[in-house]
Amino acid sequence: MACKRGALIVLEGVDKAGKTTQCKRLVDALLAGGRPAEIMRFPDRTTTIGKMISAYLERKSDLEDHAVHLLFSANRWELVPLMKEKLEQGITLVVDRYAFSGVAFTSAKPGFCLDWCMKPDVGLPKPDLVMFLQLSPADAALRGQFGDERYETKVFQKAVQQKFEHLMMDRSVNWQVIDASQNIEDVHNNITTHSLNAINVAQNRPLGELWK
Ligand code: FDM
Repeated sequence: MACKRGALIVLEGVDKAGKTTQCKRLVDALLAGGRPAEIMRFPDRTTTIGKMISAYLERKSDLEDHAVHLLFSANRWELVPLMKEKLEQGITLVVDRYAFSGVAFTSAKPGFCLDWCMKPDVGLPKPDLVMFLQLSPADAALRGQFGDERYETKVFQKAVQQKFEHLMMDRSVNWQVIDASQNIEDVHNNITTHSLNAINVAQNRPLGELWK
């Protein structure tokens, strides 16, 4: 019998919500429980496209807003063959940001609509579970200053949060909102429970296509 596929699990959320920490904790917990799992993050800054994105985020280069949106999407598409290969091998992928960040961040800029922003990512591998780490701006502020990269301002992050809320109304995606104001351990346990469920369900179902 062919091996059961891994699940595609995405963590999204505004800055300071703890996505990166929780992705690592989740992969460690899955591995400790004997479930193959790997971490991925978008943007993946290691590829040629990723390096262009990284320079843009670090303000070392300027790119037109539509063009950079398409680069973020291309950065996901270039990794799709690898993602599919790993999922087919039974490896669960825990992904730090995905197309939802892509849409939320660009559509928070003036002159962009959600619909245009979603188009380039239509058909990407569909996550079996997307967890949104919810954190109020006040709680985020308590976790320290924003960094110096592009988008790391209070005003912009608030606009991004509103766009995420819009995206979360889409019932075709398995969204789970996680209260990220709890302590790291409680957030981790909550995330692990949802993930184990998703892994069980995913193994008997084909991988879907996002927004199709
Ligand atoms: N970002 C991330 C986008 O604008 N579009 C995307 O498609 C993705 C995946 O890039 F500000 C933004 C979100 C964030 C930045 O930061 C990446 P991290 O710290 O590497 O997650």
